[in-house]
Amino acid sequence: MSKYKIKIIKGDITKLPVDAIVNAANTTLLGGGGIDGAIHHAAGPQLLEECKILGGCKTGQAKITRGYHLTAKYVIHAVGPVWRGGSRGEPKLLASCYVSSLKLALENKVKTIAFPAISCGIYGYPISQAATIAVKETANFLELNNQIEMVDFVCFDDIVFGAYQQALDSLNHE
Ligand code: AR6
Repeated sequence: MSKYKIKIIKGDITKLPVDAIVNAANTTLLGGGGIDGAIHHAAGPQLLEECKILGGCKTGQAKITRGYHLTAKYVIHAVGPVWRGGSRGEPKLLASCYVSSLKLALENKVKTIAFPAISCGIYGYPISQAATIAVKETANFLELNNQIEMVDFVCFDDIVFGAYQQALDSLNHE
């Protein structure tokens, strides 16, 4: 059992019955491959129409849209950093993705939210370092705000799943 309202699960984020899912987007917010492509595909073309009027998004920040054909009411589009070795501000930018997304969730009365492993695919962030940041930033945020009832970290494969389990275990034993 975790002391935090955090669950690590395996699966497809587009299928989750949560209030909001987070997208690992790019600065254009106009779609892409990986999870971004999967979310746009599942939400339908109206999602792209709404994204077009947002004017992009800076790395480390997030913007919210409706979820259209998804079960989730909202999509929070967060732009993670591209990994360039770790000395280009990547940890701060990744942490900021989680905090910005959770702030948008609060503003929109979201109670349940699911995150993917932002930057851990095409953007190449080392997975265990990213998992530690994701879990720590989220746990800190949940300690200060109790509106959010559950955060799911959705892992697509066993390596990511194992890294998140380890990160959460370490936090539970701190
Ligand atoms: N559900 C859950 N996780 C998934 C799914 C899914 N349906 N599909 C992929 N993943 P990535 P990034 C995992 O590459 O590294 C796009 O082109 C995947 O296994 O989607 O932040 C954007 O437009 C990995 O662990 O995102 C950007 O240009 C994690 O989600 C760029 O990729 C993130 O992988 C963003 O790259």
